[in-house]
This record gives sequence, C-alpha cells and structure tokens, in this order.
Amino acid sequence: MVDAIIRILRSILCKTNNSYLPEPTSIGEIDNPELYKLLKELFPDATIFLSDKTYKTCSLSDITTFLKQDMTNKIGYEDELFDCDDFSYRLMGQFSVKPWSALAFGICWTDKHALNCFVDYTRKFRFIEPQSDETQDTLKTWQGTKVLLIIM
Ligand SMILES: [Ca+2]
Repeated sequence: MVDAIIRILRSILCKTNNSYLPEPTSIGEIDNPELYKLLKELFPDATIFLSDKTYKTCSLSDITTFLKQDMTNKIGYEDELFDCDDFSYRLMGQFSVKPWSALAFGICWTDKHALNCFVDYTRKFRFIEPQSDETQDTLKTWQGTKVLLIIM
C-alpha cells in the first residue's frame, strides 16, 4: 500500500517537474564511432570519452530554447565555490533529464577553462558557455587555446 502511494506520488512529482521543459524537435542520431571520429578530427590531441552506443541529435534552436528556460547562467560566479567547472557540471546536469539526456551534449575542458559542447543534427560541433548561454563555433581567447577533454 505504502509502495503504491509512493509510486503514484513519484509519477505526479516527475510530471510536474518536467512539465515546463520543452522537448527537442529535430531528432536525428549519431552512433559512438561516428561521433568519436568527428570529435577526434576536430580536436586530435584531446581525450574523448563517450559513454553511450548512440546519441540523439537536435537543432541549435532546440538547444537555445532549452538554455533560455534554464537558469544556470544566472547563478553568481564565485572563485572555487562556483566557478567554471561547476557551471559546466551544473548545465550538464540540467540536460541530464529525459529526453534531453540522449543528446550528443557534454562537458569540455580546455587548457584554461571548463564549458559545454554539443553536436547538432547536421553534425556541427559547437561550444556552449554555461555562464552566458552563448553558443560558439570556436573558443574565445579567455576560454583557452586547446581542447584537452570532451565527455559526452
Ligand atoms: Ca539560461
């Protein structure tokens, strides 16, 4: 009986928590070997860690829609306590809800900075600066010059 009530409450709470979230619209797919090859060609010296066999892909506008409703970029920056690595982990966590969790979206470490990144349905790679929600084709000078690690 208690288990049944907990199950019902959990399903209601999960629905409520996710109801404000849009869903990605342009869903394509990229498998692990193709994604690895794409990232390795862009960043030959980086360590690439891909945990899933396949990833869903969406459009840039799906990502920007998500970023607009997400408040990670509104959090105040604080040295050590909540700095670039924390911003990137937090945004990754925000994307780690179904069905967004299936996307080719990840964390990227450079020689200076931590930020996020994704590959869209056209196979285009972009960086995301989680402190400003800006999507970028290339790193800015303050973000570093070299990608060292990508985790998706
Ligand atoms: Ca945002």
